[in-house]
Amino acid sequence: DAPSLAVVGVTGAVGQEFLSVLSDRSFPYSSIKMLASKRSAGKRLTFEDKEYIIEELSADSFSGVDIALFSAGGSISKKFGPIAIDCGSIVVDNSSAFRMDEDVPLVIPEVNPEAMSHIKLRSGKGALIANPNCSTIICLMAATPLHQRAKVVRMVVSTYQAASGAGAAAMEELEQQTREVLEGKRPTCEIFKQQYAFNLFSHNAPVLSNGYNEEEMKLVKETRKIWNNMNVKVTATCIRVPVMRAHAESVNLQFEEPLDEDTARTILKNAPGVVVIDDRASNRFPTPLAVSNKDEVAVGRIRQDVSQDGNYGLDLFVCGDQIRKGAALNAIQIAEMLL
Ligand code: 2RA
Repeated sequence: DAPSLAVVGVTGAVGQEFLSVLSDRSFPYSSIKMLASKRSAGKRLTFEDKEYIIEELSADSFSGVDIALFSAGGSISKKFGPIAIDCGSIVVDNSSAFRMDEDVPLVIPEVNPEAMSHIKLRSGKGALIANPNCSTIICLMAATPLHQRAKVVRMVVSTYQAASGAGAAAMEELEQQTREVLEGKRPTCEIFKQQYAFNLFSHNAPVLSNGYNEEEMKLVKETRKIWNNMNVKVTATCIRVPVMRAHAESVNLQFEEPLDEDTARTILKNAPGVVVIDDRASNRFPTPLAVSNKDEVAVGRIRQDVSQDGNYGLDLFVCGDQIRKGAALNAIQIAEMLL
């Protein structure tokens, strides 16, 4: 029979997308708990023609819950994830809290489903499966099919990340700032403390002692874990751009084996969850708007890297919806693998 669900952080951008994706994919459930902070507790929400009352997240929230979808920040996951596991729940955690834990599978279903094959629903033993960071998911959806063919030895990524990655409030502020700037007013800068509209800036994640920010190091570390290859060389520069909800990424790949662009294009056309938009004649390539609210990651600008001899390098341009495939859809595809 269908599993009982809990959605932790249901009022956030990803929490709301969890509900949309559950409904779009007719995910089977016997019951669903809508959990959020005290501030939202008591509010009503309608889901699939049924009215729910949002409950305050507590240590008692998980008894009888088979699958708990978390997207309420790392501190909430750290505090309540273990409690849910002790209740026998399978936690699918969208935060970064446990991603690099040795015994926690970090899963993109189209890429490394085998990493979670030992986790079974209702086994009496709870578990936690980590959802990778959005920029990692979007990048690897395109890079992995090529890696599987010709083994990536080095990957260089530049990201152009949407407001949604910083939450619903950042999306609202981008819209507000844009209006204010156009009206000649001083832009409201609460979220990023600098003007976002008609601007771009280095990702707002904290900068580490090595000069990389946390977002960039997530891409480096998560790629190595997901590909189960600690030798692959990865470097990244993550930038926040004035786009609402879809990330764009420039990806340069260097291979161990030669891989020509036509073969790469064919591989990508057949890759699950990927669409190729690569029309040089009309200069039509992936854009954030084209992938917004869509499940697929779009890839284009597929070309041989002219800095590499032979066909040992490729350049790509990838776009993906940060809230959907970058978070909610990937998490629910993980949950589907438990059914
Ligand atoms: C961002 N990756 O885009 C983060 C969100 N999880 O800021």
